[in-house]
Amino acid sequence: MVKKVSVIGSGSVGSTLAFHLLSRLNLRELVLVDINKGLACGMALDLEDTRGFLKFSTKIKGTNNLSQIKDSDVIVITAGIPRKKGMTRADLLKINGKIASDIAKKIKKLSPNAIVIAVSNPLDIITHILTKELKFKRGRVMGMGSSLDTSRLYNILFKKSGVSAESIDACVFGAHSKDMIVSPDRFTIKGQNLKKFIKEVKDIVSGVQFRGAEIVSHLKTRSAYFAPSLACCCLIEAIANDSNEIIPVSVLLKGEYGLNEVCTGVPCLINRKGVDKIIEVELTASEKKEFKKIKDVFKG
Ligand code: LAC
Repeated sequence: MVKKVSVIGSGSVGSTLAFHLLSRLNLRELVLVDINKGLACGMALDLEDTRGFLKFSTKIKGTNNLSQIKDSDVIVITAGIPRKKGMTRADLLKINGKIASDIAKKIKKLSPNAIVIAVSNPLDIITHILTKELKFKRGRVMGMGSSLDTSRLYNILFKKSGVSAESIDACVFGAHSKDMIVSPDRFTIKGQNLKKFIKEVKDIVSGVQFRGAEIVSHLKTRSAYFAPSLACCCLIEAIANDSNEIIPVSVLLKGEYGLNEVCTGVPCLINRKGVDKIIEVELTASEKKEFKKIKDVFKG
């Protein structure tokens, strides 16, 4: 059962995630941690004030003290600097990798049974750092990336076809970066190939691949947060409700999809265990090629 959730990092993604959680789940305790104590405390107070509208009974704490994450059932790591204009996700690795590894050491001591969700970028590498540092059963560490990319894809498909997201079946795999794998051949609308509804598919692929950067180019000093935080909340909901939903997340692969010891986005069965099962879908020849390239990201 998910009773206590800790969100590390109280920036836009962390605080918006906290709001989604209060709106959608009945938690016993929600802890917001940030190196900036005022930010975590202020956000926690503001969030508490939604109680009269949302009627939750959740105890909310804002703190700069990581020891408050003790005995969490789910821990989300959004801490780190966000990608700024002109920065690649890889540029972030130096700073955010060190932050993630320090946090992992604390989690290991304080919440050895938690399910850990990485949100900080570069997502797949941060998920890998956490997986290796924590040494938890692999399904208890995952990265939120491909489900966000998939929602972005649904948005583009809706806008192009005019058909509601409800009737669309599509999925993005691979890295949470511009190298993500977007294959229009496998998208369907009510079981029919997408190409029956949309003639020009080329810009669908680049539209999804560069959506994060497109948003950063407008916001300039910050990156997307409404969709990323909701994607993360949906993952926590699937865990809390033991829903057996198939959601693409970044997870350590051990031979699946022909890859070993790398984390990347693949469809997974999500329930109270975290990633209970990695779903291996049959890949096309071009997808196989794309998957092969993933291990290069983890070299050096
Ligand atoms: C994005 C960042 C949050 O894709 O990774 O917008």
